[in-house]
Amino acid sequence: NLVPIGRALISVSDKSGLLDLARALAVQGVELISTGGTSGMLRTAGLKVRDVSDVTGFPEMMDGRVKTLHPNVHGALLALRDDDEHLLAMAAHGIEPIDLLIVNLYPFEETVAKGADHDTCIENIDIGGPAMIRAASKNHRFVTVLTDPADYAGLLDQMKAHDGATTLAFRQKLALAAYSRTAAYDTAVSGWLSGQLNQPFTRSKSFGGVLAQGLRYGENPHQAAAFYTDGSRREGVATAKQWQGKELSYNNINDTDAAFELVAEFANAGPACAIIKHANPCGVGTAGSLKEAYLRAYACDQTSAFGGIVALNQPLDAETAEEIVKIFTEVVIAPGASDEARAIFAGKKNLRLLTTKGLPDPAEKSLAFKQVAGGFLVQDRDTDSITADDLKVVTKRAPTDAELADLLFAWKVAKHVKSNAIVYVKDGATVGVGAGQMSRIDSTRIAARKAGDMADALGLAQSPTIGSVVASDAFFPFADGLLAAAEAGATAIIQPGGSMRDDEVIAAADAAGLAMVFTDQRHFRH
Ligand code: 93A
Repeated sequence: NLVPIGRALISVSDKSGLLDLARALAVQGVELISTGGTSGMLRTAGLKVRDVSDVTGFPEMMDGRVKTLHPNVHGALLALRDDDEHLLAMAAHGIEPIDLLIVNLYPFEETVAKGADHDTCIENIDIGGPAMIRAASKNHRFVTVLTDPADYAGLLDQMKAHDGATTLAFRQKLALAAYSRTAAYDTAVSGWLSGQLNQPFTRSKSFGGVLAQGLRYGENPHQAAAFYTDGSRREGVATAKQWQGKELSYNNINDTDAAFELVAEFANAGPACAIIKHANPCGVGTAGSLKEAYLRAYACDQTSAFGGIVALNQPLDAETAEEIVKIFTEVVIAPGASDEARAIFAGKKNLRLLTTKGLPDPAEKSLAFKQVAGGFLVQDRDTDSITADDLKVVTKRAPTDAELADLLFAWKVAKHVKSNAIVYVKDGATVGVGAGQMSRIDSTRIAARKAGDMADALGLAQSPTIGSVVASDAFFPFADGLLAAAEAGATAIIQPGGSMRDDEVIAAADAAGLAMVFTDQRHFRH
Protein backbone atom coordinates (compact mmCIF):
# COMPACT_ATOMS: atom_id res chain seq x y z
CA ASN A 1 0.00 0.00 0.00
CA LEU A 2 3.00 2.32 -0.25
CA VAL A 3 2.67 4.87 -3.05
CA PRO A 4 5.77 6.85 -4.06
CA ILE A 5 5.33 10.53 -4.79
CA GLY A 6 6.68 11.63 -8.13
CA ARG A 7 4.54 14.62 -9.02
CA ALA A 8 2.77 17.21 -6.82
CA LEU A 9 0.23 19.92 -7.55
CA ILE A 10 0.39 22.83 -5.13
CA SER A 11 -2.31 25.53 -5.07
CA VAL A 12 -2.57 27.38 -1.79
CA SER A 13 -4.09 30.64 -0.56
CA ASP A 14 -2.46 30.36 2.86
CA LYS A 15 1.19 30.22 1.82
CA SER A 16 2.61 29.67 5.31
CA GLY A 17 5.13 26.81 5.42
CA LEU A 18 4.96 26.55 1.64
CA LEU A 19 8.61 27.22 0.77
CA ASP A 20 10.04 24.79 3.32
CA LEU A 21 7.72 22.07 2.12
CA ALA A 22 8.34 22.73 -1.58
CA ARG A 23 12.11 22.76 -1.06
CA ALA A 24 12.00 19.45 0.81
CA LEU A 25 9.87 17.93 -1.98
CA ALA A 26 12.21 19.26 -4.67
CA VAL A 27 15.19 17.72 -2.88
CA GLN A 28 13.40 14.36 -3.06
CA GLY A 29 13.02 14.83 -6.82
CA VAL A 30 9.27 15.54 -6.80
CA GLU A 31 8.09 17.48 -9.86
CA LEU A 32 6.11 20.59 -8.79
CA ILE A 33 3.07 22.00 -10.62
CA SER A 34 1.40 25.17 -9.35
CA THR A 35 -1.26 27.82 -9.95
CA GLY A 36 -0.35 31.47 -10.58
CA GLY A 37 0.27 32.98 -7.16
CA THR A 38 1.77 29.84 -5.72
CA SER A 39 4.11 29.19 -8.65
CA GLY A 40 5.20 32.84 -8.57
CA MET A 41 6.27 32.49 -4.98
CA LEU A 42 8.07 29.20 -5.59
CA ARG A 43 9.87 30.54 -8.66
CA THR A 44 10.97 33.69 -6.82
CA ALA A 45 12.47 31.42 -4.18
CA GLY A 46 14.50 29.75 -6.93
CA LEU A 47 12.50 26.53 -7.18
CA LYS A 48 11.77 24.78 -10.45
CA VAL A 49 8.00 24.74 -11.02
CA ARG A 50 5.65 24.01 -13.89
CA ASP A 51 2.59 26.24 -14.35
CA VAL A 52 -0.77 24.48 -14.31
CA SER A 53 -1.61 26.28 -17.56
CA ASP A 54 1.17 24.26 -19.14
CA VAL A 55 -0.57 21.08 -17.94
CA THR A 56 -4.07 22.12 -19.05
CA GLY A 57 -3.11 23.91 -22.25
CA PHE A 58 -5.38 26.76 -21.13
CA PRO A 59 -4.43 30.04 -19.51
CA GLU A 60 -5.83 30.74 -16.04
CA MET A 61 -8.87 32.81 -16.95
CA MET A 62 -11.92 34.74 -15.75
CA ASP A 63 -10.12 36.36 -12.82
CA GLY A 64 -8.84 32.96 -11.76
CA ARG A 65 -12.28 31.37 -11.63
CA VAL A 66 -11.00 28.73 -14.06
CA LYS A 67 -7.45 27.57 -13.34
CA THR A 68 -7.41 23.88 -12.56
CA LEU A 69 -10.84 22.75 -13.74
CA HIS A 70 -9.59 20.54 -16.57
CA PRO A 71 -9.42 16.80 -17.41
CA ASN A 72 -5.61 16.93 -17.44
CA VAL A 73 -5.79 17.87 -13.74
CA HIS A 74 -8.82 15.85 -12.66
CA GLY A 75 -7.86 12.81 -14.74
CA ALA A 76 -4.42 12.96 -13.15
CA LEU A 77 -5.98 12.93 -9.68
CA LEU A 78 -8.79 10.43 -10.31
CA ALA A 79 -7.19 7.74 -12.50
CA LEU A 80 -6.89 4.32 -10.89
CA ARG A 81 -3.28 3.32 -11.31
CA ASP A 82 -4.11 -0.41 -11.41
CA ASP A 83 -6.92 -0.23 -13.95
CA ASP A 84 -5.90 -0.93 -17.55
CA GLU A 85 -8.66 1.19 -19.05
CA HIS A 86 -7.74 4.14 -16.88
CA LEU A 87 -4.10 3.75 -17.86
CA LEU A 88 -5.05 3.60 -21.55
CA ALA A 89 -7.15 6.75 -21.19
CA MET A 90 -4.26 8.53 -19.56
CA ALA A 91 -1.92 7.48 -22.35
CA ALA A 92 -4.43 8.41 -25.06
CA HIS A 93 -4.92 11.93 -23.68
CA GLY A 94 -1.44 12.64 -22.44
CA ILE A 95 -2.51 12.77 -18.78
CA GLU A 96 0.37 12.44 -16.32
CA PRO A 97 -0.52 11.19 -12.82
CA ILE A 98 -0.47 13.56 -9.86
CA ASP A 99 0.41 11.71 -6.65
CA LEU A 100 0.29 14.55 -4.16
CA LEU A 101 -2.20 17.42 -3.93
CA ILE A 102 -1.54 20.34 -1.63
CA VAL A 103 -4.46 22.78 -1.55
CA ASN A 104 -5.88 25.21 0.89
CA LEU A 105 -8.93 27.19 -0.07
CA TYR A 106 -9.81 30.81 -0.73
CA PRO A 107 -10.39 32.30 2.76
CA PHE A 108 -14.18 32.43 2.52
CA GLU A 109 -14.86 32.23 6.28
CA GLU A 110 -12.34 34.96 7.08
CA THR A 111 -13.73 37.17 4.30
CA VAL A 112 -17.26 36.89 5.72
CA ALA A 113 -16.01 37.45 9.27
CA LYS A 114 -14.29 40.65 8.14
CA GLY A 115 -17.67 41.94 6.99
CA ALA A 116 -16.73 42.07 3.31
CA ASP A 117 -19.36 43.06 0.76
CA HIS A 118 -21.48 40.52 -1.08
CA ASP A 119 -19.40 40.41 -4.30
CA THR A 120 -16.15 39.96 -2.40
CA CYS A 121 -17.65 37.06 -0.46
CA ILE A 122 -18.86 35.48 -3.71
CA GLU A 123 -15.40 35.80 -5.30
CA ASN A 124 -13.95 34.05 -2.27
CA ILE A 125 -16.00 30.92 -2.85
CA ASP A 126 -13.37 28.45 -4.03
CA ILE A 127 -14.57 26.03 -6.71
CA GLY A 128 -11.47 24.50 -8.24
CA GLY A 129 -9.80 23.87 -4.87
CA PRO A 130 -12.63 21.81 -3.33
CA ALA A 131 -13.09 19.96 -6.64
CA MET A 132 -9.45 18.84 -6.60
CA ILE A 133 -9.52 18.05 -2.88
CA ARG A 134 -12.58 15.85 -3.34
CA ALA A 135 -11.08 14.12 -6.39
CA ALA A 136 -7.79 13.40 -4.61
CA SER A 137 -9.59 12.24 -1.45
CA LYS A 138 -11.82 9.88 -3.43
CA ASN A 139 -8.68 8.40 -4.97
CA HIS A 140 -6.71 8.23 -1.71
CA ARG A 141 -5.79 4.64 -2.51
CA PHE A 142 -3.21 6.31 -4.76
CA VAL A 143 -3.17 10.01 -4.01
CA THR A 144 -2.02 11.92 -0.92
CA VAL A 145 -3.94 15.13 -0.16
CA LEU A 146 -2.93 17.91 2.20
CA THR A 147 -5.38 20.67 3.10
CA ASP A 148 -3.73 22.20 6.17
CA PRO A 149 -0.20 23.60 6.60
CA ALA A 150 -0.17 21.92 10.02
CA ASP A 151 0.10 18.56 8.21
CA TYR A 152 3.18 19.44 6.09
CA ALA A 153 5.69 18.20 8.66
CA GLY A 154 3.84 14.87 8.98
CA LEU A 155 4.08 14.34 5.22
CA LEU A 156 7.83 14.87 5.19
CA ASP A 157 8.20 12.44 8.12
CA GLN A 158 6.21 9.84 6.17
CA MET A 159 8.25 10.27 3.02
CA LYS A 160 11.45 10.06 5.01
CA ALA A 161 10.36 6.88 6.76
CA HIS A 162 9.13 5.24 3.55
CA ASP A 163 11.70 6.27 0.98
CA GLY A 164 9.60 9.00 -0.64
CA ALA A 165 6.27 7.15 -0.36
CA THR A 166 3.21 7.35 1.90
CA THR A 167 1.21 4.57 3.55
CA LEU A 168 -2.47 3.88 2.91
CA ALA A 169 -3.29 4.56 6.57
CA PHE A 170 -1.71 8.00 6.28
CA ARG A 171 -3.56 8.79 3.05
CA GLN A 172 -6.86 7.64 4.59
CA LYS A 173 -6.41 9.93 7.56
CA LEU A 174 -5.68 12.87 5.26
CA ALA A 175 -8.67 12.04 3.03
CA LEU A 176 -10.94 12.21 6.06
CA ALA A 177 -9.47 15.56 7.08
CA ALA A 178 -9.90 16.77 3.51
CA TYR A 179 -13.58 15.83 3.26
CA SER A 180 -14.21 17.38 6.69
CA ARG A 181 -12.64 20.56 5.36
CA THR A 182 -14.77 20.73 2.21
CA ALA A 183 -17.91 19.88 4.23
CA ALA A 184 -17.16 22.70 6.69
CA TYR A 185 -16.43 25.02 3.78
CA ASP A 186 -19.76 24.27 2.10
CA THR A 187 -21.55 24.70 5.42
CA ALA A 188 -19.96 28.12 5.80
CA VAL A 189 -21.08 29.09 2.30
CA SER A 190 -24.64 27.78 2.73
CA GLY A 191 -24.89 29.39 6.18
CA TRP A 192 -23.79 32.72 4.74
CA LEU A 193 -26.20 32.42 1.80
CA SER A 194 -29.10 31.51 4.07
CA GLY A 195 -28.27 34.54 6.20
CA GLN A 196 -28.28 36.73 3.08
CA LEU A 197 -31.67 35.37 2.07
CA ASN A 198 -33.01 35.16 5.64
CA GLN A 199 -34.23 31.66 4.75
CA PRO A 200 -32.85 29.32 7.36
CA PHE A 201 -34.65 26.26 6.02
CA THR A 202 -32.55 26.40 2.88
CA ARG A 203 -29.75 24.70 4.73
CA SER A 204 -31.88 22.03 6.33
CA LYS A 205 -31.11 19.34 3.78
CA SER A 206 -27.58 18.83 4.99
CA PHE A 207 -27.00 19.71 8.57
CA GLY A 208 -23.46 20.46 9.52
CA GLY A 209 -21.44 22.94 11.44
CA VAL A 210 -18.00 24.41 11.44
CA LEU A 211 -15.87 23.34 14.35
CA ALA A 212 -15.18 26.45 16.42
CA GLN A 213 -13.55 24.93 19.44
CA GLY A 214 -12.91 21.57 21.05
CA LEU A 215 -14.17 21.61 24.64
CA ARG A 216 -12.51 20.03 27.65
CA TYR A 217 -15.66 17.98 28.21
CA GLY A 218 -19.43 18.10 27.85
CA GLU A 219 -22.20 18.46 30.41
CA ASN A 220 -20.21 16.03 32.55
CA PRO A 221 -16.49 15.25 32.63
CA HIS A 222 -16.93 11.80 31.04
CA GLN A 223 -18.56 13.30 27.91
CA ALA A 224 -16.39 14.56 25.05
CA ALA A 225 -17.69 17.76 23.50
CA ALA A 226 -17.08 20.49 20.95
CA PHE A 227 -18.58 23.80 19.91
CA TYR A 228 -19.71 24.26 16.29
CA THR A 229 -20.81 27.43 14.59
CA ASP A 230 -23.56 27.34 11.97
CA GLY A 231 -22.26 30.07 9.68
CA SER A 232 -25.11 32.44 10.57
CA ARG A 233 -22.86 34.77 12.63
CA ARG A 234 -25.85 35.47 14.89
CA GLU A 235 -24.64 37.83 17.59
CA GLY A 236 -24.00 35.98 20.84
CA VAL A 237 -21.68 33.53 22.50
CA ALA A 238 -20.35 32.32 19.11
CA THR A 239 -19.32 35.79 17.97
CA ALA A 240 -18.26 37.17 21.36
CA LYS A 241 -14.77 38.29 22.22
CA GLN A 242 -13.46 36.82 25.46
CA TRP A 243 -11.29 39.28 27.39
CA GLN A 244 -10.19 37.20 30.33
CA GLY A 245 -10.67 34.01 32.32
CA LYS A 246 -10.45 30.31 31.56
CA GLU A 247 -11.80 28.73 28.41
CA LEU A 248 -15.61 28.48 28.40
CA SER A 249 -17.04 25.06 29.24
CA TYR A 250 -19.96 23.33 27.55
CA ASN A 251 -22.34 24.40 30.34
CA ASN A 252 -20.96 27.95 30.29
CA ILE A 253 -21.67 28.26 26.58
CA ASN A 254 -25.17 26.87 26.97
CA ASP A 255 -25.99 29.17 29.91
CA THR A 256 -24.35 32.24 28.37
CA ASP A 257 -26.48 31.73 25.30
CA ALA A 258 -29.65 31.44 27.42
CA ALA A 259 -28.74 34.58 29.38
CA PHE A 260 -27.97 36.72 26.34
CA GLU A 261 -31.03 35.59 24.38
CA LEU A 262 -33.20 36.48 27.38
CA VAL A 263 -31.73 39.92 28.02
CA ALA A 264 -32.03 40.71 24.31
CA GLU A 265 -35.83 40.60 24.76
CA PHE A 266 -35.35 43.81 26.75
CA ALA A 267 -33.37 45.66 24.08
CA ASN A 268 -35.66 48.68 24.28
CA ALA A 269 -36.48 48.58 27.99
CA GLY A 270 -33.63 50.72 29.31
CA PRO A 271 -30.90 49.00 31.33
CA ALA A 272 -31.66 45.29 31.90
CA CYS A 273 -29.89 42.33 33.42
CA ALA A 274 -30.56 38.58 33.39
CA ILE A 275 -28.84 36.02 35.61
CA ILE A 276 -28.92 32.38 34.54
CA LYS A 277 -28.25 29.17 36.39
CA HIS A 278 -28.60 25.73 34.78
CA ALA A 279 -30.17 27.34 31.71
CA ASN A 280 -33.00 28.94 33.73
CA PRO A 281 -33.24 32.57 34.82
CA CYS A 282 -32.83 33.11 38.55
CA GLY A 283 -33.44 36.82 38.18
CA VAL A 284 -34.23 39.48 35.59
CA GLY A 285 -34.24 43.15 36.44
CA THR A 286 -34.75 46.49 34.74
CA ALA A 287 -34.01 49.88 36.29
CA GLY A 288 -32.78 53.39 35.57
CA SER A 289 -29.16 52.29 35.72
CA LEU A 290 -27.38 49.07 34.78
CA LYS A 291 -26.10 48.69 38.33
CA GLU A 292 -29.65 48.87 39.72
CA ALA A 293 -30.87 46.45 37.06
CA TYR A 294 -28.16 43.98 38.14
CA LEU A 295 -28.99 44.42 41.83
CA ARG A 296 -32.68 43.87 41.16
CA ALA A 297 -31.98 40.71 39.16
CA TYR A 298 -29.65 39.52 41.92
CA ALA A 299 -32.22 40.24 44.66
CA CYS A 300 -34.69 37.78 43.10
CA ASP A 301 -32.67 34.73 44.13
CA GLN A 302 -29.30 35.50 45.69
CA THR A 303 -28.74 31.87 46.58
CA SER A 304 -28.96 30.62 43.00
CA ALA A 305 -27.15 33.60 41.48
CA PHE A 306 -23.91 32.41 43.07
CA GLY A 307 -21.74 30.98 40.28
CA GLY A 308 -24.26 32.17 37.69
CA ILE A 309 -24.04 33.79 34.28
CA VAL A 310 -24.84 37.48 34.01
CA ALA A 311 -26.07 39.04 30.75
CA LEU A 312 -26.53 42.78 30.24
CA ASN A 313 -28.34 44.60 27.45
CA GLN A 314 -25.94 47.55 27.53
CA PRO A 315 -22.15 47.87 27.71
CA LEU A 316 -20.78 46.95 31.12
CA ASP A 317 -19.87 50.08 33.10
CA ALA A 318 -17.59 50.50 36.11
CA GLU A 319 -20.26 50.77 38.83
CA THR A 320 -21.99 47.61 37.63
CA ALA A 321 -18.65 45.79 37.42
CA GLU A 322 -17.95 46.81 41.06
CA GLU A 323 -21.20 45.14 42.13
CA ILE A 324 -20.75 41.99 40.06
CA VAL A 325 -17.29 41.19 41.48
CA LYS A 326 -18.73 41.09 45.01
CA ILE A 327 -19.94 37.53 44.46
CA PHE A 328 -18.59 34.62 42.42
CA THR A 329 -19.88 34.80 38.86
CA GLU A 330 -18.79 32.46 36.05
CA VAL A 331 -19.41 34.60 32.98
CA VAL A 332 -20.53 38.12 32.15
CA ILE A 333 -21.70 38.86 28.60
CA ALA A 334 -22.59 42.34 27.36
CA PRO A 335 -22.59 44.35 24.12
CA GLY A 336 -19.31 46.02 25.10
CA ALA A 337 -17.48 47.03 28.27
CA SER A 338 -15.79 50.26 29.31
CA ASP A 339 -12.02 50.32 29.97
CA GLU A 340 -12.67 50.99 33.66
CA ALA A 341 -15.08 48.05 33.90
CA ARG A 342 -12.48 45.80 32.26
CA ALA A 343 -9.85 47.00 34.71
CA ILE A 344 -12.13 46.11 37.65
CA PHE A 345 -12.67 42.60 36.25
CA ALA A 346 -8.96 42.10 35.50
CA GLY A 347 -8.38 41.39 39.20
CA LYS A 348 -10.80 38.43 39.06
CA LYS A 349 -8.92 35.75 37.19
CA ASN A 350 -11.73 33.18 37.14
CA LEU A 351 -14.38 35.56 35.85
CA ARG A 352 -14.85 35.42 32.09
CA LEU A 353 -15.87 38.61 30.37
CA LEU A 354 -17.40 38.32 26.90
CA THR A 355 -18.36 41.25 24.73
CA THR A 356 -20.24 41.42 21.47
CA LYS A 357 -20.92 44.20 19.01
CA GLY A 358 -24.65 44.12 19.73
CA LEU A 359 -27.57 42.07 20.97
CA PRO A 360 -29.09 39.11 19.15
CA ASP A 361 -32.36 39.94 17.40
CA PRO A 362 -35.17 38.00 19.14
CA ALA A 363 -37.24 38.16 15.94
CA GLU A 364 -34.55 36.75 13.64
CA LYS A 365 -35.65 33.50 12.08
CA SER A 366 -33.42 30.49 12.61
CA LEU A 367 -33.65 26.84 13.51
CA ALA A 368 -33.59 24.95 16.78
CA PHE A 369 -32.50 21.31 16.95
CA LYS A 370 -33.17 18.62 19.49
CA GLN A 371 -31.84 15.12 19.38
CA VAL A 372 -33.99 12.02 19.77
CA ALA A 373 -33.03 8.36 19.35
CA GLY A 374 -32.33 7.79 15.68
CA GLY A 375 -32.70 11.38 14.53
CA PHE A 376 -33.28 14.95 15.45
CA LEU A 377 -36.18 17.35 15.56
CA VAL A 378 -35.97 20.68 13.78
CA GLN A 379 -38.22 23.65 14.42
CA ASP A 380 -38.21 27.41 14.04
CA ARG A 381 -36.74 29.21 17.00
CA ASP A 382 -39.48 30.65 19.22
CA THR A 383 -39.49 34.19 17.83
CA ASP A 384 -43.02 35.16 18.82
CA SER A 385 -43.65 38.18 20.96
CA ILE A 386 -46.73 40.16 21.94
CA THR A 387 -47.81 43.70 22.68
CA ALA A 388 -50.62 45.01 24.85
CA ASP A 389 -52.88 45.05 21.77
CA ASP A 390 -52.68 41.26 21.48
CA LEU A 391 -54.06 40.65 24.95
CA LYS A 392 -57.63 39.70 25.74
CA VAL A 393 -58.94 40.70 29.15
CA VAL A 394 -61.08 37.79 30.41
CA THR A 395 -61.87 38.90 33.98
CA LYS A 396 -64.27 41.52 35.28
CA ARG A 397 -61.34 43.61 36.36
CA ALA A 398 -58.88 44.78 33.70
CA PRO A 399 -55.24 45.14 34.70
CA THR A 400 -54.02 48.59 35.74
CA ASP A 401 -51.31 50.22 33.60
CA ALA A 402 -48.66 49.21 36.14
CA GLU A 403 -49.93 45.61 36.20
CA LEU A 404 -50.04 45.54 32.41
CA ALA A 405 -46.40 46.60 32.11
CA ASP A 406 -45.36 43.91 34.58
CA LEU A 407 -47.51 41.29 32.84
CA LEU A 408 -45.75 41.92 29.54
CA PHE A 409 -42.39 41.80 31.33
CA ALA A 410 -43.28 38.50 33.01
CA TRP A 411 -44.44 37.02 29.71
CA LYS A 412 -41.06 37.80 28.07
CA VAL A 413 -39.21 36.10 30.89
CA ALA A 414 -41.54 33.07 30.95
CA LYS A 415 -40.63 32.35 27.32
CA HIS A 416 -37.05 31.68 28.52
CA VAL A 417 -37.92 29.48 31.51
CA LYS A 418 -38.14 25.70 31.18
CA SER A 419 -41.71 24.43 31.35
CA ASN A 420 -43.72 24.42 33.47
CA ALA A 421 -42.76 28.08 33.81
CA ILE A 422 -44.25 30.42 36.39
CA VAL A 423 -42.80 33.93 36.78
CA TYR A 424 -43.75 36.48 39.46
CA VAL A 425 -42.85 40.08 38.58
CA LYS A 426 -43.09 43.36 40.48
CA ASP A 427 -42.14 46.82 39.20
CA GLY A 428 -40.01 45.60 36.29
CA ALA A 429 -38.09 42.81 38.04
CA THR A 430 -38.73 39.15 38.69
CA VAL A 431 -39.42 38.30 42.31
CA GLY A 432 -39.99 34.55 41.93
CA VAL A 433 -39.29 32.00 39.19
CA GLY A 434 -40.63 28.45 39.12
CA ALA A 435 -39.02 26.29 36.44
CA GLY A 436 -38.93 22.81 35.04
CA GLN A 437 -41.62 21.21 37.19
CA MET A 438 -43.87 18.47 35.90
CA SER A 439 -46.96 20.14 37.33
CA ARG A 440 -47.88 23.80 36.98
CA ILE A 441 -49.07 24.13 40.56
CA ASP A 442 -45.65 22.96 41.82
CA SER A 443 -43.91 25.66 39.76
CA THR A 444 -46.37 28.22 41.17
CA ARG A 445 -45.74 27.15 44.76
CA ILE A 446 -41.96 26.75 44.41
CA ALA A 447 -41.59 30.24 42.96
CA ALA A 448 -43.64 31.74 45.78
CA ARG A 449 -41.77 29.75 48.44
CA LYS A 450 -38.38 30.83 47.05
CA ALA A 451 -39.56 34.45 47.07
CA GLY A 452 -40.60 34.03 50.71
CA ASP A 453 -37.20 32.53 51.60
CA MET A 454 -35.51 35.48 49.93
CA ALA A 455 -37.67 37.93 51.90
CA ASP A 456 -36.64 36.17 55.13
CA ALA A 457 -32.96 36.24 54.16
CA LEU A 458 -33.11 39.93 53.32
CA GLY A 459 -35.17 40.73 56.43
CA LEU A 460 -38.08 42.13 54.39
CA ALA A 461 -41.37 42.77 56.19
CA GLN A 462 -43.33 40.80 53.59
CA SER A 463 -42.77 38.55 50.59
CA PRO A 464 -42.18 40.44 47.30
CA THR A 465 -44.86 38.28 45.64
CA ILE A 466 -47.48 40.35 47.50
CA GLY A 467 -48.77 42.80 44.91
CA SER A 468 -46.92 41.04 42.08
CA VAL A 469 -48.21 39.75 38.73
CA VAL A 470 -47.76 36.23 37.36
CA ALA A 471 -47.04 34.76 33.94
CA SER A 472 -47.68 31.13 33.07
CA ASP A 473 -46.06 29.76 29.86
CA ALA A 474 -49.11 27.58 29.14
CA PHE A 475 -52.71 27.55 30.33
CA PHE A 476 -53.72 26.67 33.88
CA PRO A 477 -55.49 23.32 33.43
CA PHE A 478 -57.32 23.76 36.75
CA ALA A 479 -58.10 26.68 39.04
CA ASP A 480 -55.73 25.40 41.75
CA GLY A 481 -52.55 26.85 40.20
CA LEU A 482 -54.15 30.24 39.79
CA LEU A 483 -55.43 30.12 43.40
CA ALA A 484 -51.91 29.29 44.61
CA ALA A 485 -50.65 32.43 42.83
CA ALA A 486 -53.44 34.49 44.39
CA GLU A 487 -52.57 33.05 47.80
CA ALA A 488 -48.99 34.22 47.27
CA GLY A 489 -50.34 37.73 46.77
CA ALA A 490 -50.45 38.04 42.99
CA THR A 491 -53.01 40.52 41.67
CA ALA A 492 -52.90 39.83 37.91
CA ILE A 493 -52.23 36.88 35.62
CA ILE A 494 -51.04 36.48 32.03
CA GLN A 495 -51.45 33.11 30.36
CA PRO A 496 -52.33 31.70 26.92
CA GLY A 497 -55.83 30.46 27.81
CA GLY A 498 -57.37 27.62 25.87
CA SER A 499 -57.99 25.10 28.65
CA MET A 500 -61.20 23.03 28.67
CA ARG A 501 -61.76 24.55 32.11
CA ASP A 502 -61.08 28.19 31.19
CA ASP A 503 -64.53 29.12 32.55
CA GLU A 504 -63.70 27.61 35.92
CA VAL A 505 -60.28 29.35 35.99
CA ILE A 506 -61.78 32.72 35.00
CA ALA A 507 -64.51 32.37 37.66
CA ALA A 508 -61.85 31.65 40.30
CA ALA A 509 -59.89 34.72 39.16
CA ASP A 510 -63.00 36.90 39.40
CA ALA A 511 -63.82 35.52 42.84
CA ALA A 512 -60.28 36.37 44.01
CA GLY A 513 -60.47 39.88 42.47
CA LEU A 514 -57.64 39.13 40.02
CA ALA A 515 -57.21 40.71 36.61
CA MET A 516 -56.38 38.11 33.96
CA VAL A 517 -55.35 38.42 30.30
CA PHE A 518 -55.04 35.71 27.64
CA THR A 519 -52.24 35.81 25.05
CA ASP A 520 -53.57 33.04 22.81
CA GLN A 521 -49.92 32.08 22.39
CA ARG A 522 -47.88 29.48 24.27
CA HIS A 523 -44.19 29.42 25.17
CA PHE A 524 -43.31 25.82 26.05
CA ARG A 525 -39.58 25.32 26.39
CA HIS A 526 -38.12 21.91 27.21
O1 93A B 1 -11.49 30.27 -8.62
S1 93A B 1 -11.23 28.87 -8.39
O2 93A B 1 -12.30 28.19 -7.78
N1 93A B 1 -10.93 28.12 -9.79
C1 93A B 1 -9.99 27.19 -9.95
O3 93A B 1 -9.96 26.54 -10.98
C2 93A B 1 -9.03 26.99 -8.89
N2 93A B 1 -8.01 26.13 -8.78
C3 93A B 1 -7.39 26.37 -7.61
N3 93A B 1 -9.94 28.73 -7.47
C4 93A B 1 -9.03 27.77 -7.71
N4 93A B 1 -7.99 27.37 -6.95
C5 93A B 1 -7.60 27.99 -5.67
O4 93A B 1 -6.64 28.99 -5.93
C6 93A B 1 -6.94 27.11 -4.67
O5 93A B 1 -7.86 26.39 -3.87
C7 93A B 1 -6.09 28.07 -3.85
O6 93A B 1 -6.80 28.52 -2.71
C8 93A B 1 -5.85 29.26 -4.77
C9 93A B 1 -4.41 29.41 -5.09
O7 93A B 1 -4.22 30.36 -6.07
P1 93A B 1 -2.77 31.01 -6.35
O8 93A B 1 -1.81 29.88 -6.49
O9 93A B 1 -2.94 31.78 -7.63
O10 93A B 1 -2.45 31.90 -5.16
